[in-house]
Amino acid sequence: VSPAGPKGGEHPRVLHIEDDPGERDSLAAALGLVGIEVHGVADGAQGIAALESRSVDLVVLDLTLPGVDGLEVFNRIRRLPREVPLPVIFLSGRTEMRHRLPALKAGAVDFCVKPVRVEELEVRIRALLQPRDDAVNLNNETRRLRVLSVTDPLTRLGNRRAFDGEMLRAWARVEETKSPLALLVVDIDHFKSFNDRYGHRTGDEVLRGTARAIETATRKADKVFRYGGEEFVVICADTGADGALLTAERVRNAVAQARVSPPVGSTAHGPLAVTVSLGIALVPDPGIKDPAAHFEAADRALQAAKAAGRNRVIVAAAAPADGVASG
Ligand code: GH3
Ligand code: MG
Ligand code: MG
Ligand code: MG
Repeated sequence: VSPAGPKGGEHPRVLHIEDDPGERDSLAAALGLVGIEVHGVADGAQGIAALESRSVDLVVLDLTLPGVDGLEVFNRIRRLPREVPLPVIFLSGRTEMRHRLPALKAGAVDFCVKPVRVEELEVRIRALLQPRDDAVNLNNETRRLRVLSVTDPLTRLGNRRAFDGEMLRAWARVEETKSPLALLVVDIDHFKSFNDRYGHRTGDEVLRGTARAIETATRKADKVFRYGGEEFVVICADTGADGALLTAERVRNAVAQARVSPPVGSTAHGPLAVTVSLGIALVPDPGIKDPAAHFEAADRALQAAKAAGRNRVIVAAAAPADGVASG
């Protein structure tokens, strides 16, 4: 399969299959002047070889070629595996319908009569490539929107939607491999007071600074999300109680030491001291049956950490092995 997508509108790459060297040279020169890159070959075999080795957006094909004739070359081009069929413009000195029809019937997208005017050929080439450019742009736009839909704009972390998806995948792995999975819920302590005292812009900066500190404190394999408000979650695959506790303590320390700079114009002077409380829940656990229950267990542990005085980590107690859920 040709790896080449269209290069975009600016520099289309055209393969010109034409036995007359004079015509090859003049077309390459003329189209080169308007930014269309032309690679010329003298016969069908070379044309097919060129298509297999280089990226081409469109073929200009002489109908009358020595050896394998233009129509047969066209059929071979059509059989090459590609994501989108390659547009082919036939060129021929023969104007009669009986010469044109077979080419058009075979599925050639255009037909120009020699001697061809370069201006006309350029317009036709660009017109044929336009829809593909649109498709590429649409794909890029779709990709961009897909990323946006799972990204929290304030912290650039994955958002709640991304978290839900990742939890499903992590749970599927647990069920498949029986490897342990830890979930950390991280909540900023007395966050409301940053907003109340210094305004939301400063509050936002606290959220950003906390997000960066959490990211720095976790391993690459750990996945950090903004769950909502001033609450973050960390999914640690292949992590048991010891590893989870170690990670949580590292996060807690990193935030406490981060000293977030207030934004310019904030009434806060000097760096802000931020702390977080963390709840951890681990699976497999006979008392935790799905991702939602997993989150609830970690969130309950978090509430316990808040009640115990904040700036600390609490691990949810596992249910006994007989399957009775813990309270
Ligand atoms: P606790 O230690 O118990 O967690 O107290 P807290 O103040 O952190 O928690 P509480 O739930 O009382 O307040 C959370 C606040 O977070 C309330 C809400 O206005 C604020 N908040 C939520 N999202 C944002 C945001 O995107 N930006 C800012 N600046 N504030 C936010
Ligand atoms: Mg010829
Ligand atoms: Mg809070
Ligand atoms: Mg909260």
